[in-house]
Amino acid sequence: MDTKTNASSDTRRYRAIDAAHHIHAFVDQQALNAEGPRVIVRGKGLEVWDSDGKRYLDGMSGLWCTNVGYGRRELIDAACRQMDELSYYNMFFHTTHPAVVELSSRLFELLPGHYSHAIYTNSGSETNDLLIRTVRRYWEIEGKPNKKILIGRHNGYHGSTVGSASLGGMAFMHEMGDLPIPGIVHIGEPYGYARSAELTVDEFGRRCAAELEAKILELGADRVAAFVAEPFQGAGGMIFPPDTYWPEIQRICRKHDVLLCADEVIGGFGRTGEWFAHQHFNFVPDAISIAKGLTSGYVPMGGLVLSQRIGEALVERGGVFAHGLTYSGHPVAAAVALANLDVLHRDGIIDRVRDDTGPYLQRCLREAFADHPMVGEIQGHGMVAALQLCRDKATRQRFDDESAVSWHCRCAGFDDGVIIRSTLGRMILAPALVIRHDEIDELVEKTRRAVDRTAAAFAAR
Ligand code: PXG
Repeated sequence: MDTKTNASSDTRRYRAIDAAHHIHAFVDQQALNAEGPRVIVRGKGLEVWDSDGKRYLDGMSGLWCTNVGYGRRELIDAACRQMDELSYYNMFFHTTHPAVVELSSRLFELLPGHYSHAIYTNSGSETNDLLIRTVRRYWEIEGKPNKKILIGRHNGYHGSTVGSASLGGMAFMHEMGDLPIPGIVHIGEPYGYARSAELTVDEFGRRCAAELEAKILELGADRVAAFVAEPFQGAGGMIFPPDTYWPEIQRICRKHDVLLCADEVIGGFGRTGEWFAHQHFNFVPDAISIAKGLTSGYVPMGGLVLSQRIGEALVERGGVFAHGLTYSGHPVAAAVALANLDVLHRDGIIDRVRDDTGPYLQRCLREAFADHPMVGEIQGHGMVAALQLCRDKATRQRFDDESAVSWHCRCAGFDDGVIIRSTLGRMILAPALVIRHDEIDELVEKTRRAVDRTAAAFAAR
C-alpha cells in the first residue's frame, strides 16, 4: 500500500497543501490527513494514474459518471469550441442560446414522448432540491396545495444539499443539522438480502411496496405529493429491488394520485443497458432526475425532466416559477452533454452494454463468485453489479462491522491497481460503458483477488 515515506516529492507537496486547506467529502479529515489522499493526475479510457505513476483500472467510472471513459476527444473539442464561441450566457431575462436548444432537442429525441420539458441544473443534489419545489408547485397549480409531503426511502441517496439530503434516507446525514426538513418522510428499502428467512424475494418485494401504500394511507393521499426513489439504489449499496417491486409501486402511486419520481442520476444514460434505468425496470415515472452520465462527468450538469402532465401545468397554468440558477443550461456543459449523447448514440455504446459487454460482465462475475464462501449474493445488470460480502453464506449472516470488511476489500483492490467501491458490506462495480472484454477480465480477476485477500484477513476473526 502507498505510504507517506515512499511517495514522490510531488505527491508529498500535493498532500501537504491538501491537508492544510481542503475539507474532503464524507471523510474523517484528520484520519485522511494522517494517511494522505491518493492524487489522481491523469485518465484515459478506463485507466487513471496517480502522482507516483501507478496505474489503476477504474471500475467505478469516477463516481458513477464517466460513462464514455476519460479523455474522449469529441467531448473535449465540444467544450473548447463552445468556450471559444460563447463561454457563458444565462437563461434569465428572456434569453437562450443554441447549445442548450440543441441539447433539449437531442434529449427529447431519446426520451419517450410523454416527457416534454427539462429544467437544467449543475448537479444531482440541486436537481433533487428542485424536484421538491417542482412537485409542490405542481400540486399548487392543480388546486391541491395540501399535497406537499414527499416520501423517500431509508438508505436512499439523493444528494448533499439540505433538500436532497432530507429526501435521501441516510441516517448519519440526518443526524447532522436537524434533517430531514419538514414534509419529507421515508419508508424501508427493498434490500432483499436482509429479508427474514420465511419470505421469498418476490414476497419481500411486494411487502416493501406495500409499505408505500400504508404510509400514503397513514398520511392521507390528499397530503402526499410524490414518491421519490432510485430505480436501483446506488450509494446505499447498489441494491436491485425484487422484480415484484416496481410494478406494485407504480400501481400504488397511480391509485392514490401520487407522483412517481425516479432519481436516475446514477441509472441514467446507459448504466443498465437501456438509456434510463426505469426502462429496464419497466415503470413510467412522472419526473426524472438526471446528472452524472449526462456529461459523462466532464463538466457538471444536471436536470429535472418532466412529463407532459407536469410540464404543461407549469407552462400553461403556472405563471412564473420562481426558480433559476446562474449556471442553469450553461453553454459549455450543454455542448459537452450534446457531444456525450452523440457519442453514446453514434457508437452504439448502450446497445453494446445491453447485448454484449453487460451480459459478459455479469456472466464473468457469476462464474468467479457464485461459489465463493464470502459472497452471499451477486446483483446487477448491464454495467453495474454488487457483491454482498457475508460471514456465513448458508444463513445469510453478515459481518458485524461490515463497513470495515468492505473497506478492506476496496483497499486490497487499490493496492492491486483496480478501483472498486465499498459500501455497507457490499462491493460495487460500475465501470465506464466503453469497457472492453479484456478490461472486464482484468476487473473481475482483480476483484476476485481483493475478495480472496479480504476473506483471508477476516476468516480468523
Ligand atoms: N442522486 C443520486 C441517485 C446519486 O447517486 C446524487 C443524486 C447527487 O448528485 P451530486 O451531483 O449532487 O453529487 C447522487 C450522487 C457513492 C456516491 O458513494 C454516490 C453519489 C455521490 C457521492 C458518492 O456511491 N451520487
